[in-house]
Amino acid sequence: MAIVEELIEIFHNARAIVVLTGAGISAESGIPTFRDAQTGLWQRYSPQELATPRAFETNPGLLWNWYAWRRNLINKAEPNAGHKALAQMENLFPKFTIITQNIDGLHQKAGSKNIIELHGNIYRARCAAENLVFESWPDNGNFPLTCPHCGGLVRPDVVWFGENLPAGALESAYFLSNRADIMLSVGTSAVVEPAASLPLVALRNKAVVVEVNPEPTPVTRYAQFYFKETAGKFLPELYSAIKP
Ligand code: BJW
Repeated sequence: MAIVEELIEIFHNARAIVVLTGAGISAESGIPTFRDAQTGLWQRYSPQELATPRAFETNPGLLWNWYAWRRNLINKAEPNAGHKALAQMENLFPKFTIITQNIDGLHQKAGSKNIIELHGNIYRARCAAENLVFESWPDNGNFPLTCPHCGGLVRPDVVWFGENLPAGALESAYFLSNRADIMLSVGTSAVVEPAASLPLVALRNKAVVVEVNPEPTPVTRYAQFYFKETAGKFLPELYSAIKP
């Protein structure tokens, strides 16, 4: 679908934009999505099984190794044209917020400022017993990590299935989705709740929902605009079309 005049006009009249991002936006930076098959050492495991408190309880060393492997990939990754276009778009609107399900920090690295992280961040860990947060730790392959304060297990500071999202982040995400003029859903399969419902929350409050994804998702049927494209191709085109 071409970027039609109607959509450009909607962006020109909008004041509050919310962008919901998922793993697809980082795919063109070389980071596998969740529903992609895993490669190498990890091809025997499904991310849906690994990203659970049960997997951590059963085998914390395995989980730490998985996160160390992913952190290594993420360390080497650079923001792609999609992340960069969103960082540029932030300057065009009075209110522009990225609500991301990603833990990779690539929006920050691209220069975006207003970011809500719903599922945590791979560069933080916390004591599973006392919630003491760590922003660095010895990355010497001796996993699992233990808390220097209480000796309990330390875990990645991310949100696994069955766990609550950080309350403040979720509250802000609902608040902003309720007030958005445009909700742009990018690179998410939109199956993991509660993030998956945010475009619907925005729609119910009269936002225009725009989706960018090479594959249709549950959002597609109610999005007013659906672009069956990659984020790295589409978002720079969108920025060029709407910039003054
Ligand atoms: C491209 C592209 C390109 C490719 N350009 N696009 C209500 C109903 C039913 C179930 C539930 C419910 N409420 C809660 C639940 C349970 C559960 C849930 O939703 N389950 C569903 C699977 C059914 N939710 C939870 O447990 C959440 N907690 C919660 O709600 O607490 C309260 C509660 C608990 C229990 C019961 C009831 C209430 C927590 C969810 C935590 C998710 N955590 C993970 C791991 C984070 C840490 C880590 O990274 O390791 O988050 S799982 C994983 O899924 C990760 C992602 O952020 C998340 C979403 O995935 P995402 O980002 O959409 O990626 P993909 O791979 O799915 O999709 C990629 C997309 O990109 C695809 O569509 C591609 O086509 C596209 N793409 N290349 C653009 N270049």
